[in-house]
Amino acid sequence: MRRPQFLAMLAGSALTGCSRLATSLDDNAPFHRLLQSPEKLDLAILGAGQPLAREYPDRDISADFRQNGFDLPSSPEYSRWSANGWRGYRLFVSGLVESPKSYDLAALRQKFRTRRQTTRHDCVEGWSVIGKWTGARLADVLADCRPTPQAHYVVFHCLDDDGSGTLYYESLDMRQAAHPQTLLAYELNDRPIPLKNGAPVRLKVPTQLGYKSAKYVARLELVADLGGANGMGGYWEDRGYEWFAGI
Ligand SMILES: Nc1nc2c(c(=O)[nH]1)N[C@H]1C(S)=C(S)[C@@H](COP(=O)(O)O)O[C@H]1N2
Ligand SMILES: [Mo]
Repeated sequence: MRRPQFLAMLAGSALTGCSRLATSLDDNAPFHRLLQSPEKLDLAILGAGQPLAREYPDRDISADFRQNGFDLPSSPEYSRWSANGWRGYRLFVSGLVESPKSYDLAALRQKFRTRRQTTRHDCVEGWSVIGKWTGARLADVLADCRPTPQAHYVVFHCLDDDGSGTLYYESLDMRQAAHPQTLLAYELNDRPIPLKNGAPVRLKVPTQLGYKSAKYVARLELVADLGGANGMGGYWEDRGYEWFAGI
């Protein structure tokens, strides 16, 4: 990323803890109008014109996509699904949508145009790996479920926990969710995502730090606000990490 852009994003992210997000979005008049508008939320408009994360040639793909985070989901159904080619697994979309739905892997592959991106994953711990992700645009899946105008965030509920039963979760605002490189990925480097990297479906959001890219996603929930019962918007955010986490 070019230096001035990086600095601008740093300055921006310093402002945007989740409690202050609304303030910074007030500066973005078209986006603000969209959120206020009683008409349908247009994800294509929201996604258009956002800066893109750099994409890399295949020769730059890391030999191993390093694993980080919690152990694999421990539920018996997760083991059963993984032993049966993910038969039984469904990704659910719920909350502030006109049409709540669920998708198995075949539906994610067939219903939505296949998108690919080779991007760098930056962990806050200070390491990076480059991987090629294949999946559906999050925006396309959301559009299929028709978020209501009150839906301002997407919460990603995951299947893995920290060992004490607290499940991993993350969230994006509608603008991040509409970003053209924000994928619900089902392949890494042209193969089904390995268990260690979040099979069968993970979020890949290459414009934000690694912890935003939720692995083992089971359910997307559209909500009006973060905070309160919804937590600070993520497992790590609840422990003091920044919500925006732009790179
Ligand atoms: N469900 C879930 N998603 C997660 C994590 C996790 O522990 N559980 N760790 C996050 C962090 S800190 C990073 S760096 C990346 C690691 O992804 P990887 O294991 O594919 O490298 O996943 C992110 N998403
Ligand atoms: Mo990370």
